[in-house]
Amino acid sequence: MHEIKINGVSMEIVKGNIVKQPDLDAVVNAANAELRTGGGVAGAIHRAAGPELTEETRSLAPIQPGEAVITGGYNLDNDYIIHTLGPVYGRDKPEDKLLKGCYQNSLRVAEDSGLKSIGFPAISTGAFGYPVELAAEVTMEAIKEYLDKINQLQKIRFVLFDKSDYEVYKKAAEKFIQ
Ligand code: AR6
Repeated sequence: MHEIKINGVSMEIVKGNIVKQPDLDAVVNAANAELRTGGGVAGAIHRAAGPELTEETRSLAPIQPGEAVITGGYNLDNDYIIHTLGPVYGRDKPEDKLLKGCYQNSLRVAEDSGLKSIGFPAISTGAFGYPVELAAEVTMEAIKEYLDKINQLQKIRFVLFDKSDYEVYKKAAEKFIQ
């Protein structure tokens, strides 16, 4: 685990599974536009939360790239799930603005709901093909731009599935504090 404290917010980079973060108020789903189950993060979250999640998401779909919506966590260990649709790299443009939107809109939704802690996966870097080094930089820029709007959140955790992605995000986070 790697931790950076900035403006009273603890930013954590961990290697792990997004559905195994029981101490967080919310985790973010790298969703599809229909807010249905899928591969990767969306599959893991829907499987862990159970079918009631799809009942709730049905009325909220479809969403656009960069948008974020909140639901209950159901059988997941977290009280809430924030669903955001990342850009498909090479198709949804400009990719960097849309990816920033995912992070900033998720943070806004979390703040509006009075949440204290949130966990993000590496949105768009799996099935949606965003190169991980670029995604990590854009992610840290998005957080940096949003820091002065944060009042409630005390912890922002980045949960990376792979060791190599963990190293990339750790490096981007270190660059971010300079
Ligand atoms: N915990 C943390 N990270 C994970 C997990 C997990 N359980 N599973 C995968 N990752 P992806 P996207 C990593 O494809 O690129 C879905 O099918 C993975 O290694 O989940 O935004 C949806 O239905 C990668 O680094 O999200 C959409 O159609 C990162 O999480 C589409 O894929 C994101 O991979 C969304 O694609």
